[in-house]
Amino acid sequence: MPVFEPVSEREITRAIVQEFAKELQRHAESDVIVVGGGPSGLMAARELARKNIRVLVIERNNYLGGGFWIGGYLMNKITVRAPGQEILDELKVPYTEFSKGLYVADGPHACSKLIAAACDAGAKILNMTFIEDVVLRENNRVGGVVVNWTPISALPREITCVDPVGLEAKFVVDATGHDAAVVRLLERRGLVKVPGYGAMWLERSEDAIVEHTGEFYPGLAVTGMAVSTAYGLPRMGPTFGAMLLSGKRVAEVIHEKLKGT
Ligand code: 48H
Repeated sequence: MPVFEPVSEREITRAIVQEFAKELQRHAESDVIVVGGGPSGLMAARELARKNIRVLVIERNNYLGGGFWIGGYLMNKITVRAPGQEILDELKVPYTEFSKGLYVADGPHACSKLIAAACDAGAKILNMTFIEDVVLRENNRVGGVVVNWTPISALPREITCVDPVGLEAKFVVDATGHDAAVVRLLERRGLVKVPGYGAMWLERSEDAIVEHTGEFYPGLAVTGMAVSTAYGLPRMGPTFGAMLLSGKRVAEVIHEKLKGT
């Protein structure tokens, strides 16, 4: 039988507070803040962290992974079209070829591998946290995000007069999926016009998403389904190759831009 160290309750509390505070202090200023911990955001965070870029993922849910746990219609098989399987190879996710150029993997396995890959690479995660506004600098360039605890947004305003806090970054990535929540905040301030994502057309969608991935507005890049919403591109339905490749691409674009700063 194992014999546990005699550690007290107060020591556990101190460990949590101290380590959380240390991480938040460090990430009050990040190189890149990725908003949304779905497949595109996690992939972007992993690639950025692998390039030694200080990256923080902000996720409104307790859990990470977004829509990547389930393929479609509550069935937990993930599909990717070639060349998306190259990323599955990289993450060591097992898969089978269903038909020419179409690959299938287990959602929970693929999703947990991707989460682990982002964390292993050094990305830090602020979960149960939602974006409520952006920080704007000279010429309205995005310079960070304004966040609050998710439970605050779920309570009536009369009992939750809790101000948010600001987190600064050289770049913010909108990886919030269909909502394009950060892009929508800019729209609310009259800075951009957002068409919203188009109807489903798989063969037109995935290439276009990867192609349009990148800086959408000064200081703000888009990846994943947020690209469709921001540019009015067709949706692709339950297949994830473009999400993974778009995450990889946004990291490359930002890496290049950071070199010039
Ligand atoms: C903090 C937020 C906020 C906020 C949202 O939906 P996701 O999985 O997004 P992608 O783009 O990485 O992947 C899309 C894919 O899952 C999908 O839905 C596809 C391929 N659909 C095709 C189709 O035709 O419909 O993840 C987004 C994440 C989630 O974890 C949200 O909880 C989180 O962002 N999020 N986090 N603050 N305001 N809004």
